[in-house]
Amino acid sequence: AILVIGACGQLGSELTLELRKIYGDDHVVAADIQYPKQAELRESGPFEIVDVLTPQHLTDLTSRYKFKQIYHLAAILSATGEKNPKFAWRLNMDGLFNVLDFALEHKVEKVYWPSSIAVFGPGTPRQNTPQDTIMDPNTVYGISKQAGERWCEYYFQKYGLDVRSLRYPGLIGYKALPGGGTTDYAVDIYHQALAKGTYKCFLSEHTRLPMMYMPDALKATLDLMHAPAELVKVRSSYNLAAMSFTPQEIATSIQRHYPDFSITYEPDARQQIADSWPQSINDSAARQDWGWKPTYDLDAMTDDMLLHLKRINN
Ligand code: VAH
Repeated sequence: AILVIGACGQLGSELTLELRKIYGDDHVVAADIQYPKQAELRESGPFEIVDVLTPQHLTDLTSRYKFKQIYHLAAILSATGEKNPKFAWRLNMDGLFNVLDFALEHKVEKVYWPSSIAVFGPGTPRQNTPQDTIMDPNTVYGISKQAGERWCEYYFQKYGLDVRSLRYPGLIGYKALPGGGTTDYAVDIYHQALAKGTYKCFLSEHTRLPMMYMPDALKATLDLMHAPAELVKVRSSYNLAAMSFTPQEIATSIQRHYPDFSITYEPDARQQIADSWPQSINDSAARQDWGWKPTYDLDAMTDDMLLHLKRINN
């Protein structure tokens, strides 16, 4: 079976549904600290309560499931992490250790763990950020992702555990809301465009960030996990990119559908986090090693997001 930890999250919920389409509903066990609100997630296959800080919850599952793969997606994201630094460090790191050790002990064939552009910091070159470069993250979330990458590479090199990872940009989807990130404005803006016709953005208008539509993030994750091991040369975490845009550019894209849509800017504490991250990412290693190629640009994403949100809201 496949275990998805953090299955109620923005990425976890979509990855669970995608994996169930590929491997069959009953072969994908969704797990999180609480039951999902979404019916589709709750009703489409097995769901287990797991707190990654309690290793016993994982071992208890072995009496009923044999896990071949684990997707460990449970974490505290950048903005929430700054409000609770010690807990964010503990959950992100001890949660990762518990999953890596469980995977070793129970001979799990492959482990997936997400990193982020948050591993980069103020000293990192901000344009076309290379795969290997200065990494001086100054958020707890980014520090935990940098340390997590080192540990994933360590478990691969020292113990032969097949751990794979991607440095996601901001992810945007219509099926689940994001939880506590700095890029969440790019999801909120579509909901507000439909609900109120205006959006108060918590980042300034020229804040350019690397972003990706969820279907591309799911494709990259599955392409990486299905690639033959010998093609996966980067065992820390691969840079991954699709597009970069500013709040003003996404508003303009929305105005192609809603000419009267308006946006105002009231930067908050998340502005400093965004200012510490790259504006564009060089993902040539992922393209060379396992054939990565994105599909959606900004307008294609906007068209698809609004189409689905209108359908869901009516
Ligand atoms: C966050 N959505 O904002 C996450 C992601 C690159 C951003 O890591 O924290």
